[in-house]
Amino acid sequence: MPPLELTLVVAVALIDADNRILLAQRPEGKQLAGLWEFPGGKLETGERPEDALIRELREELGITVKEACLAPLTFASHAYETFHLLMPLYVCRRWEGFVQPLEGQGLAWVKPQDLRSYPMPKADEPLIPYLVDLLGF
Ligand code: 9L3
Ligand code: MG
Repeated sequence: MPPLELTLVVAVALIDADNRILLAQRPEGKQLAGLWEFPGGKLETGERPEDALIRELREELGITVKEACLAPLTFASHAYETFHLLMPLYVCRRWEGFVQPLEGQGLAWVKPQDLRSYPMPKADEPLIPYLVDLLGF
C-alpha cells in the first residue's frame, strides 16, 4: 500500500480569562462539516506553523495574535481514509480584537470538562486530556 499523503495542519486552544476554550464548528460544505474543532487550518507552501496559525486566526476569527503568545502543547496525528493528518496544538491566552465567526461558523466557549460533549474530528479528540490536565477541572 502506498503511504498516505501527509497533510500538515495547525490548531490552537484559545483560552479566555475564565479558562474556557474556544471551539469552532466546521461549516456546511466543508470536510467534516458540523464537527467542533480547535480552530486552525492547513499550512500553505513554505509557511511555518506559527505563521499559518496567525493567518488562520485573522481570516477565520478576526483576531491578531503575536507569535510570542503561542505556546506549543502537544501534537495530534490521525490517519484518515485518504490522508494522514499531523497537527501541532498551540495554546494562546492573549490576542487583540474580538473573536468573530467570519466564515459563518458556530463558536462556543467551553469549560475543559465539557469538551467531551461536543462531537469532534477524530484528530482533535485525543487532545482533550492535555487541556484538562493543563487547566484542571
Ligand atoms: N482538521 C481537523 N481538526 C482541526 C483542524 C483545524 C482541521 N482542529 C482537519 C479538517 C480537514 C483538514 O484538517 O480535513 C484541513 O482543515 P481546513 O483547512 O479545512 O480547516
Ligand atoms: Mg480551518
